[in-house]
Amino acid sequence: MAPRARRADVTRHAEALPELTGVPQAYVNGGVPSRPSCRKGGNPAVSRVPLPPAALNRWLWARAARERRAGTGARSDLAGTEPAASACLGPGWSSGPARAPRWPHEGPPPPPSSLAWASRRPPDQELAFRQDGVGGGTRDAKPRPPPPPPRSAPGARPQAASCRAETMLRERAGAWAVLGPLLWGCGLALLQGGMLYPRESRSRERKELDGLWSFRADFSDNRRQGFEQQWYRAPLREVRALSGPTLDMPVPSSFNDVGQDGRLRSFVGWVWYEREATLPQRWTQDLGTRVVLRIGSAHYYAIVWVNGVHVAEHEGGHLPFEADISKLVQSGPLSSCRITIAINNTLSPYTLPPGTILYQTDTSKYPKGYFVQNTNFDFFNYAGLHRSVLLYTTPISYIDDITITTDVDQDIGLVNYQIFIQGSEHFQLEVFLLDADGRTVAQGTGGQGQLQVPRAHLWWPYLMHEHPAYLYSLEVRLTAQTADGPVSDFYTLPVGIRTVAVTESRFLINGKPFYFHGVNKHEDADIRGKGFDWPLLVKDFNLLRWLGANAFRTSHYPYAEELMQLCDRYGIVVIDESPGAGIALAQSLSNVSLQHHLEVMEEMVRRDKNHPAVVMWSVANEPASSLKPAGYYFKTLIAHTKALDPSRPVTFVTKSSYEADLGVPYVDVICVNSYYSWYHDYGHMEVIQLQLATQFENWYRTYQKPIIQSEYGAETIAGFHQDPPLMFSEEYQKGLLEQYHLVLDQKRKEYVVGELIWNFADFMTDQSPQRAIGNRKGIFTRQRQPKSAAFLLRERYWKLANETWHHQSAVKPQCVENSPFIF
Ligand code: BDP
Repeated sequence: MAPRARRADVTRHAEALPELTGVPQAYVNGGVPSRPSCRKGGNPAVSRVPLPPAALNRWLWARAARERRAGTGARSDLAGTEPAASACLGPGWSSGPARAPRWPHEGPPPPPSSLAWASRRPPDQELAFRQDGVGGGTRDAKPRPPPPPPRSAPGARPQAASCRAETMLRERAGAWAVLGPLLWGCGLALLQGGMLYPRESRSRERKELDGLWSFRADFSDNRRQGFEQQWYRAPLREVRALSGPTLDMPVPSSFNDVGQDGRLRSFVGWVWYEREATLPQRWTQDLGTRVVLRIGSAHYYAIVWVNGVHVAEHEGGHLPFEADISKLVQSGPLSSCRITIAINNTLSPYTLPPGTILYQTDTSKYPKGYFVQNTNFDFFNYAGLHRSVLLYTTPISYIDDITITTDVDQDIGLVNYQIFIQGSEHFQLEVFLLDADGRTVAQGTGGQGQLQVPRAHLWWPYLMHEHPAYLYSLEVRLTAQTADGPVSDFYTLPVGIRTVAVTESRFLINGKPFYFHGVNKHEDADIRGKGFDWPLLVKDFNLLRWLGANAFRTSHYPYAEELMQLCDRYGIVVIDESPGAGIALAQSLSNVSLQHHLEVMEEMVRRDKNHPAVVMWSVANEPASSLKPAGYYFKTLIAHTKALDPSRPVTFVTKSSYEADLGVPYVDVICVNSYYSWYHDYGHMEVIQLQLATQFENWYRTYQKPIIQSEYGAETIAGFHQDPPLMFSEEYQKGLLEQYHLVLDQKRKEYVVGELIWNFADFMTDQSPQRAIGNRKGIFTRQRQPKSAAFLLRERYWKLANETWHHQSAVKPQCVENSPFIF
């Protein structure tokens, strides 16, 4: 019943960043932080004590933190160097209470004029919930078995040495390839609780709740009317509300662009979604069935009720969450249930992505209570139920999580698996690995082990092999003993066998140099905003393959699970990015933000860890990585991500200078964005080659790590033509790209391992004088029609593909000449 437990804990790490601020009053008034002051002497621990290098240490930290929470004699000396809550962070910042509110609703009372900051849950509801005794009241409510001790895979070095995430920062290929798979047991043990994609099987059913929902935005002055009137208690259309009409709202979709009401487009605060679901009789009557409500994405903060009972809360708009609602739907004669979801899109300095609310108090210029939401990222803050809401079933004893990592030894594919079971202590597990023709090629028993596949078909990226994206299926069969007798559960997971490694100058997939030639995307389209849409998804994949792109970055948040599955199936390599976009203020680098960021990485790794297409995690985009707290922040964040998944490299995307960046020392691959001859030296394409070459040389000389040009591009209004080229014309976009390509062609022979154009398609942003109805740096329009640059890039990508083709057969010239619709 309870939502998934939160597990990340900053105290797991030796250092703790001092808090930067207390009540974010400066923000609510839209101003700058209060005047400089810092505690006398600062906090020497911050710079003196290094992060414990070994996972063993992390384990101790985690245990200490757990014990501390449980009050079981935690040893504070384990946390030893945890600094005091405040320290000197340099000019401009005042020290504050130990924990600033992360979410506005936990914070201080809003300013009198506040509309957006509403109380999260009224007290009466808390009571009702406890009386009902079935809701998931707190985030940590769901009982979880204690995590297993860290374990070594066969042949691993002793843990203290083998789990050293930090040592991997600069590992050479060999070490990467060897250590990665060996370490997964250590790292992934930190993840508890699964988020398996809901697949149908012999033991599992699913029922999608997409379609029309009832919807109401709470336009009341304080945005609290929904809570005051308890809109979750009765059908929305039956509750008289002065705060706004009840509308039909499609799910999945952003709510912003489907209506004709400009106020709804820019609405900030709580919106309410609701629908009735009719359940099959077996689901409500068979007590051996577990019924789960799953929300794919609700942006940003969501509270969920079923039949008026609170069942879940979730922070963060891009990752799924669930609630076990079996007891609720099985407690009465009803064959239907009412699902109510309240969603708040307010962003604060502590959310991911962050934002601020600016209150305008000058009544000569603004109406009373006027405020706007500001952000430091360049995409529209679309909100609503962006992905499917569904119900699915499992037996009461069930396969809760599966973790796969793979390796290759000669021609033998190695598939390491770890399986978590819920609902029974006594069970048997069988696993079968089936090839693409359905033949069993390996099998095993038990919760963890290694399957060996002789003459394995490796998972290769698109255009790197003539049979790319080969997928096996891992069939997991559970037989559990319960009080009511034996129970079976079945789950099948696609598995790609491949390795990923990083050297000083190369990114290797299956031991071969891989060059990322691809795009950055957004989940964005007309009308639906960020709402998931199958036709759009398939169109985008067709365009990617037409283009000859072999990779993309999920800029700037995790994308839909269905899209990740298609990447596995088509061999499109993914740099999987967290919603850490627009971390521009020092407050957003505080412990409060870090804590949340660690949790987001846990949720993201938990969801996406089994996708062979995902070859690297990106923890953030263009943060203020030269601010002083950034060093600790990114060191901790990257170490934590590596601890969660030691089998993949970790990066973040920077736009800071190579001299000032405090986070890049911790990444495995340097991802750098630059906009030469666009955001400066306007119109002067002649400077690009020099500036770009200097950029690469500086970074490489300093770090000797492979580099990806993770963004470059130019704004272009489709149909604007100017020759000689002028900014915003199609000719200028092409010309700028060509200048970049000249340098990329030199440096890719040395240490540049990829180029990702900004952007795949035009997309919506906030309004500003720099944006003509959104960002126009797409090589396709928002409606997915090509600009001239798309053809230029297509020629280039196919040429690059032909150069990096790794199969014995010669490069296939027809790749370039073929119809775009034959793949
Ligand atoms: C980059 C950001 C990206 C923006 C792009 C731009 O990473 O989100 O959309 O600039 O300005 O710096 O087009």
